[in-house]
This record gives sequence, structure tokens and C-alpha cells, in this order.
Amino acid sequence: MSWKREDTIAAIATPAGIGGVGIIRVSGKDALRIVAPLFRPAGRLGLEQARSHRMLYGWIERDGAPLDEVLAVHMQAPHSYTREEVVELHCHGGTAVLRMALEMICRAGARLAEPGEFTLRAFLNGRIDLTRVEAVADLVRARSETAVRVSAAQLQGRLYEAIQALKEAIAHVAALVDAGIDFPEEDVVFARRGEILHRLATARESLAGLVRTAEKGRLLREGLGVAIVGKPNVGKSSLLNALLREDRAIVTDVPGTTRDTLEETAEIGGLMLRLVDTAGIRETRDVVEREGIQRTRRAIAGAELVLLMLDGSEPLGAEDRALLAEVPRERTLVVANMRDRMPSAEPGWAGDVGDLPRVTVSALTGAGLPEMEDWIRRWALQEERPAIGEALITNLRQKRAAEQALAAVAAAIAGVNEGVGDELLAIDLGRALDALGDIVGETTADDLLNRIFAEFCIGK
Ligand SMILES: Nc1nc2c(ncn2[C@@H]2O[C@H](COP(=O)(O)OP(=O)(O)OP(=O)(O)O)[C@@H](O)[C@H]2O)c(=O)[nH]1
Ligand SMILES: [Mg+2]
Repeated sequence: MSWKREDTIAAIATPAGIGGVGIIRVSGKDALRIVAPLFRPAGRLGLEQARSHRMLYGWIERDGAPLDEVLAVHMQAPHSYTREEVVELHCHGGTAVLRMALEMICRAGARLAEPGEFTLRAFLNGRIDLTRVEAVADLVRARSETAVRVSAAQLQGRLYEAIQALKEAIAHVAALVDAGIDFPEEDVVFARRGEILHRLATARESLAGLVRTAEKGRLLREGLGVAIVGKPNVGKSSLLNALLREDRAIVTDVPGTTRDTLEETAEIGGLMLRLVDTAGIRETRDVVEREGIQRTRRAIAGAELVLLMLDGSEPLGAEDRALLAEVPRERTLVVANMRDRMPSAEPGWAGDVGDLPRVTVSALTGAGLPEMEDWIRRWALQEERPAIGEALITNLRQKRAAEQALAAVAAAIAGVNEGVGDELLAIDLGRALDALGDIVGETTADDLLNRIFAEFCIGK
């Protein structure tokens, strides 16, 4: 990808297809010069005379003939998304209209933007750091309310601020170390050592806390992978439908109804679940069903949480016991179904599942489902409410860099304790600062940037 920053770039910023409004975005030093002559204002002022950020109503024309009725706005640099001159045309959202208008703009000197290029410019021009670039991409892709709120908090700069504070703290220590290199008196050295250790320990604690948020950040963003398994006809597909609050999977009283795994996403109390409904497991000669069972085994292996469904109104059968032996104990919840048919609140086999956690539900009536959802949320997030507004590490790139910074700080602490020289200490601190700089994108290689921006859509 070539990123020529002096070009003026243009793109249709709204999704392809027909919509109420379609927006063409133009950014770069010639944006106003290119678009202004194409726009005929209905009022007195044209784009070049009007105040910045003021919407103007008018027409765009081609060869003297009107092409579309639009709203046009000029956002004067640096007060725009990219910090450059930006002009937007809000057209009627027809495919042909937008394409023709974009063509005119390109003929007048703009070039088509690459995916993510507007955001790249915002980054290169210092308006947002890399954590906020990633938050933009996350926000656009977010599929649950929680994911939206988490991304918005990072877009506001929560993670950026946390990283900056850490960098300041470590830079302060580096300055203390630096000063010591010039003043090697005994008592000063001693006092300084205490202060350095104290400051480093504080930094290590906040860094470790930040690294711990990575798992929560990933969960809130991507959701929890959940496989529903159990013998045929026990109510797995009914549970999927109940969690989705719609009839997605086919439910019948014929065992073996679900032949293939089915994936859907559901949201429970802000947490997204990636649910996999599976074929019931039993011994079978049927080739299709056998293949389904293979997939069920793979679904168990791939899931973060397994819901093992057992019939609460009946004794356990051989299939149930085989499954009980097969599921991963540290990530399985036993779901006793058919609560509406159970004579008592506890299934008769309660003693047989050992210490596996268990809930009792009726996938048919919905009884017990809120408690089950609650259990899943708490298990996944390890606490009552996700701290949505806090600084969260949301991807592997950020996590790796934070871990590197943590390791460097730990090495520095060990170094002070062992009495290593200030020069060595300075190297560890430098490594910590570099790793933190990576997170916000102060020192980022081009290929990494290419990878991050390749995930963006055109016009963003
Ligand atoms: N009474 C009662 N019936 C239920 C309950 N849950 C499911 N059923 C019924 O049990 C039958 C089987 O339900 P499914 O959801 O298709 O079961 P499944 O586990 O997906 O079955 P396979 O896809 O064949 O493996 C249907 O007739 C459901 O209506 C429940 O909690 N109580
Ligand atoms: Mg089914």
C-alpha cells in the first residue's frame, strides 16, 4: 500500500447500496479547491465563503446540468477527522449518483482513498494514537452493546491515558537513574534507591493490572464461545432458541434433529455469546450423524465454555455418562433441562455429576434461564459488572507490548535489588518505555500499520 500524504483523497464513506443518504468524503490540502467549483449553493455563500463546519444546501452539477441535491460542509484544518482540509457531500444515497459525483471529484484532482486511509491520516497527523485507531475499527465492527461501550471508552482515550501515565512514571525513574550516574555519593545513592524501587513497584502493579484487563477486553469485544452438547432430544436446540429469543434452530421431538453444528450470537446482560448448537451425541451407524458427532467433538474442543445438557426428569443414560466423562471439567456447566417435568427442584442424578457446577432450567418455559445467564456472565467476567468505562487492553498486539513493558520493569526492579550499575538499569527502563510507546504507536513499523489499516473499510 502506498500512503502518499500530499495527495487529496476521496471516497464514498457510506455503505455500498441504496440508502437515504450517501456521503462522499474528501480530505487533503486541495479538498476545498476541488469540490467548491462543483457545488452550486442555493444561498448566497459558496463553500469557500461560508464558515467552517457549516452545512450548506445546494446542488452539484455536471456540465452545467444538476446531478444531485446535496448538503455540503467544509471542515477547515486542523478541525477535522484527519486534521486536514475536509469537505463532505451528503448526497441522495443512490449508487450511480455517488459514483458519478466521486468520478467528478477524482477528475478534478483527488485520488481514491485506500481502506482506512482517512483514519491513517488522523494517526499520522497526531490526532489519535494507535489505541484509538484500533478503537475506531472495533467500534465499527462491534456487535453488542458492551462491545460498543468498551470501544467508545478506548476511543475516548482511556487506554492511551493509562499508558501515558505509566510512561511518565517510568521516565521519572529514568531521570533519577540518570542523575545518579553523575552523583555517586553514598547516602544520596541510598535514598535514591529507595525512591526508585518504590516508583518501579507502583508502575509494575499498574502494568500487571493492565495486562490482566486483556482477557476481559477480548471477551467483551469478541464474546464467549459456548458449545451446547448433550444426547439427542434433550433440548439443546430449544435452549439455543431461548437464548436467541427467536426460533432459529429446528426443534422436534425426533431424536437426531440437529445434524450439523449451528452457530449464532446472543447477548446476555451485555456479554456476547457465540453459541454453537450441536448434533446430539450417541452411538450411530448413520454416516451423516457420525459426521455431526465429529463436529460436536470439535465444538467442545473449540469452546471456552461447554453447556452439557442432561434431562433432569430422567435418570442418566449411558450416553449421558459417556459425555460426562468426555467434557472438560474446568469449563463445563451442567444444565439440567426439563425442569417443568421434574417432580422436585433437584434432578435425581444430582449426586452423580460430582463437583461440576449445575443449573436447572426449562428450555421450553424459560424457567431458570435468567439464573443460568447470570452464572455464565459471572463465570466469564469473574465479577458482577464489567468495568466498561475503564482502560482495557483489547487485542493481542497491545497485550504483547504491555507484557514486554512489564518484563522490563520487573528486570529493572531485580537489577536495583541486585545492585547492578545504573547503565544497565537505564537499558531496562528504556526497553519498558519503548514497549509502552509501541502500544500507542509512537514507534510503529510500517508493516504493522499496513496490517492494522488493512482491516478498515474504504471511506473510514
Ligand atoms: N417439557 C419440556 N420439553 C422440552 C424442553 N426442552 C425441549 N423440549 C422438547 O424436547 C424436544 C427436543 O427438543 P430439541 O431442542 O429439538 O432437542 P435437541 O437436543 O436439539 O435434539 P437433537 O437436535 O435431536 O439432538 C422438543 O419436542 C422440545 O419441545 C423442556 O424444558 N421441557
Ligand atoms: Mg437439536
